[in-house]
Amino acid sequence: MFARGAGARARNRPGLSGARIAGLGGTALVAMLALSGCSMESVGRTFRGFGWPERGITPQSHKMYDLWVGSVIAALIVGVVVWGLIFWCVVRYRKRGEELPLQTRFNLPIEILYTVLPFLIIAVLFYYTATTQTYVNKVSADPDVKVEVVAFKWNWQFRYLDDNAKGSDGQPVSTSGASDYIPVLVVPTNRKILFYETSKDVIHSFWVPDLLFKRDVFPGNIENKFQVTVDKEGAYVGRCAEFCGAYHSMMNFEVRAVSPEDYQRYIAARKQGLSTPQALKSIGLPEFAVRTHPFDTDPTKRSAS
Ligand SMILES: [Cu+2]
Repeated sequence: MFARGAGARARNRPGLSGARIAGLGGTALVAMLALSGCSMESVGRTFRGFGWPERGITPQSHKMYDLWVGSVIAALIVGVVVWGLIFWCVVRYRKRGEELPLQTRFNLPIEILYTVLPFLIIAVLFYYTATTQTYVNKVSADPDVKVEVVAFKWNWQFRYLDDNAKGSDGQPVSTSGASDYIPVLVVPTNRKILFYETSKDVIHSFWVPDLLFKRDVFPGNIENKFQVTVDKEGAYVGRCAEFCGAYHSMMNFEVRAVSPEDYQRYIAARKQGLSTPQALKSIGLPEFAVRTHPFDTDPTKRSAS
């Protein structure tokens, strides 16, 4: 008796309850996105980043992480509203007899709603995507440290381009990798570091997973650049992320983020003529890479093992 009465009410006012639910969902979505920012980290930590690997070690990576968590929350809210409406319709308007239900169409308010609401959702997501991308790509006019990244088959060279990082011969302090040596790139924390990328041969890609960032390194006259500020001291493995030939997977390096004071001491030691391992040792840090190691170049040994 009750069910029939409720059904009759709904048939007289088709779609109104649905519109109300969709409206509430949309309001919740917009509110959620507006309130984002500060709470994304805690929400992300609770749900293990919704599949995002980690929050990274730079403000740029934090922003990308927040964008991902916010987008997943928005998608989940839309999903819950849609699933709710589907199940509500399935139960509420299930077949109750042989009589054909009242046929309704052209509900203008709800048609406007489901046209405008998706557009609003996309506009909000687009806004956050565009601002995050702009932030990640932003390059400062006055970086604190300038590093030239030179990629070649199959290793890396890092050159410090700052005026105060020139050796006694007037050449920039640099570190080059070799088949038996993993190049260690020492950078200061909480300083703007600008990377200029260039390749000697084919396309490579500079990738430090903890930065949640990679950028292709091109040969020729194309010089890619990007800027980061590392906010956590530590040793971070770096890799080539562009298939560049036989030993591409062994093209590793290490980023060593140290305090600005230690960085100055490191550069001073290098300027005095110390090698990278010697300079690292002189400031009390591990001489060689700790996150990766050189591979054995002896092919007979590799095939035997
Ligand atoms: Cu490569």
